[in-house]
Amino acid sequence: MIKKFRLGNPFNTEAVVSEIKLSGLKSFPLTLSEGEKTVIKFSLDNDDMIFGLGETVRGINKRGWIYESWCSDETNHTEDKRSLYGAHNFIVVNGGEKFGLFVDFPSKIEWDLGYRNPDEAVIEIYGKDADIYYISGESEIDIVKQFRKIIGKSYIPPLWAFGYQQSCWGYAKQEDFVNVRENHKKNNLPLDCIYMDIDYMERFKDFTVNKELFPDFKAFVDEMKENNIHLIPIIDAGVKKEKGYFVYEEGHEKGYFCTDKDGNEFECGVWPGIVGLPDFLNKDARRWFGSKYKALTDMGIDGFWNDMNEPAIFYSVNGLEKAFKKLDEIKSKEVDIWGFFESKNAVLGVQNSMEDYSSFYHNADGKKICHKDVHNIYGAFMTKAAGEYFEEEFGKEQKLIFSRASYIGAHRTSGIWFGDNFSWWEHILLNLKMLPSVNMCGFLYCGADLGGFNNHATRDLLLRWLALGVFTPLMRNHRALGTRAQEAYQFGDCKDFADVLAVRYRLIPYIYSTFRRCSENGDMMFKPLAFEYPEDKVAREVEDQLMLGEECMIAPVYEQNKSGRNVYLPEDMTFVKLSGENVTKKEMKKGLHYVEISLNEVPLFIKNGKNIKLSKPALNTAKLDTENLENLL
Ligand code: MIG
Repeated sequence: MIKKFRLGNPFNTEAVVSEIKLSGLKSFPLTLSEGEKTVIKFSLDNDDMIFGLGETVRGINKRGWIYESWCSDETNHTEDKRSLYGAHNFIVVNGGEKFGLFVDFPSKIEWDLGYRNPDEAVIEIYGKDADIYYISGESEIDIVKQFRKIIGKSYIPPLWAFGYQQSCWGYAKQEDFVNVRENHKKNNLPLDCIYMDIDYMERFKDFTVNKELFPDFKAFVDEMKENNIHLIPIIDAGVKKEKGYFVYEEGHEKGYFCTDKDGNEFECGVWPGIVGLPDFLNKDARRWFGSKYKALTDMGIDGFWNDMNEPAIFYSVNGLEKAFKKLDEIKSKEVDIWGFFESKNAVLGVQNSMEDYSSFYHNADGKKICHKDVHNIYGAFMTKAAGEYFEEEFGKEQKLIFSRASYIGAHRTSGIWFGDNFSWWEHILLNLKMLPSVNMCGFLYCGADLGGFNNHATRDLLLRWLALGVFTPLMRNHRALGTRAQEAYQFGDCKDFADVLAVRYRLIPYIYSTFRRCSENGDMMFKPLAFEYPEDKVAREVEDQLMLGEECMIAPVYEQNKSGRNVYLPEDMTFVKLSGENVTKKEMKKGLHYVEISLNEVPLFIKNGKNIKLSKPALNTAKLDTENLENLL
């Protein structure tokens, strides 16, 4: 049962698509107090667990930490953080009474889930206008399904987007892309997509292609397609302010950029230099920006990733000026150690500052709204602009589109990736933990940068990470500029990589059909064990294994120098190891086990009485035979 409560006059975030009649606030089942902030409280019993919040740090059970809904360009996904790129305001509490809570509110929310007081959850909504949904149900998954029903079905990308994908910030020349393609082919490594990061553009200008690097871009895209490779360019939120640049000039003329308090275009610095931020909250501006993707779809491009759309602001023109003034001030006195810290903070504080987010405005249907009050839907609306345009222009399931920033609702037209992680072992585990949380919020097409974005990957780390990635809908290897090359062919003998990647292609029919089913009926692809075995005390607390679909459990190796791992079986299962075309099977009893897993093997556990179907491996999805499948068991 879903009850909807309205406070004030909330902004329409478009998260919920069903009409739900309002209940009186008097019947709100938790403690709620109104004021400058709206505060919801409920007490927590010893055994209560809390799931959800989508893309965040820490555990599958979110209890015991404090989180913030505030879309952030946060490149350090360590456990001291409170928010990452998405704002996914949905939790499920499994206590004596099980319930779900969705706070539909586009600005900041603080979720103290037993942090200040271990026995209490305190949710502070930074405003007076919000829709709050309270969902009661029989089980965690029942509550999730009710929620997913009211937010609408999840986006489904084309089948080829389930192939293996290679990315790197640094590919620039045509030759770079051809090399990636040929090296995969030569080494028997499958591949479906190669990503184009910001360097393909003309000085980082959206919807342009550098002519020196790509003299005939369309011909190049075609040539790649003939080789069954899709090129996936990046689009950034900020539009370079430059005379003669068509995107800027059109947007400027129509008044489609965010403005400062006086109505002048707000100016900030990101990769292209000084940019205007398109006003994605303005319907016309949104449609206009969406239609700009045509410049690239006309060239044969059929997939995109949207970046920097929290929005990330390196500096605002005003903010930088202020910081310089501050430095001058400090310099004019005798600089001591405190002066040093003050200088440092003045400069660092320029990036992604609350002061900047509070100083520009949107024009939403004629209403002037301060950005900070709607911050969390900016990136979602950018990506929705593209997704809606693609559906109108090309039909459903034709284009790949995913975003860095997101809010619930964007899951209907796009996927997400988990942003700038590190080539750290602990980030394999973080990748796993995020999967069920984002699934709860509707985001099914998702994945992390496999091998890690920042820092330097090692052979064993990449192999272990890929053995988790074979299960995630988005399976993309991506890294940052200046880090160690991490394509699968960069670590000597490629055989182990070929074995792991072959497993992905063998699993695509299963992953794809599970994905479609979950989109259709609001199910999660990945569930915590606690959802399926609520009475099993050990299963409830498992944080490094997940249930996949209705048939499987996954338990990847995520530690260095380990030739196996401990795994808990909540029921009798068949332990399967997949490697290339090889499959080894072993029946195992419920309970704790140690299993050995080599670097070229993908472990998978199949529930008693269940089975899944596999295809033959292929070097890309175009060559994948999805008709003639064989039973795994
Ligand atoms: O400031 O486009 O998360 O995937 O490679 C960094 C360069 C901007 C951040 C994205 C990352 C991408 C990078 N971008």
